[in-house]
Amino acid sequence: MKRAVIVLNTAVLLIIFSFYGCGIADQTNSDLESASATEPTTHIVEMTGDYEFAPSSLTIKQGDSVKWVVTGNKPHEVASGPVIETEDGREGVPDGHWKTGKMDSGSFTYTFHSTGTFPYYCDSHVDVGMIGTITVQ
Ligand SMILES: [Cu+2]
Repeated sequence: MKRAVIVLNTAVLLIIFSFYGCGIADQTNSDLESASATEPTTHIVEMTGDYEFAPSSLTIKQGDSVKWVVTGNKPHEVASGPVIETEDGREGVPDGHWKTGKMDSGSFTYTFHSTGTFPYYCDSHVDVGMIGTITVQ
């Protein structure tokens, strides 16, 4: 009789644990699903051999990142700020959000934590129109 009770208790415990396990698994799955819906993404902007940012204008969500990648055989920079017309031509005015050195290859990534419109330019090629805009919503 005593042995039968122990066996029964063990069986009950096993059942409880198996349900508990299922509960944990379900919760983990739903957490992953809700996380992926709002997960920040990284957008690619190519810096081409034709002195262009491609795409030159891009709309992203707050918390997303932009990764500028040198795809051509020309070196480029990426600096945030507006571009103004002067007597000597176009000129970028750095606003301090980000500014790279000259990149022969590779990439630069910046994460946008606040909303707004962020103009940027390549310092070496701003005169030939290497200008872009990131809009963060
Ligand atoms: Cu450039």
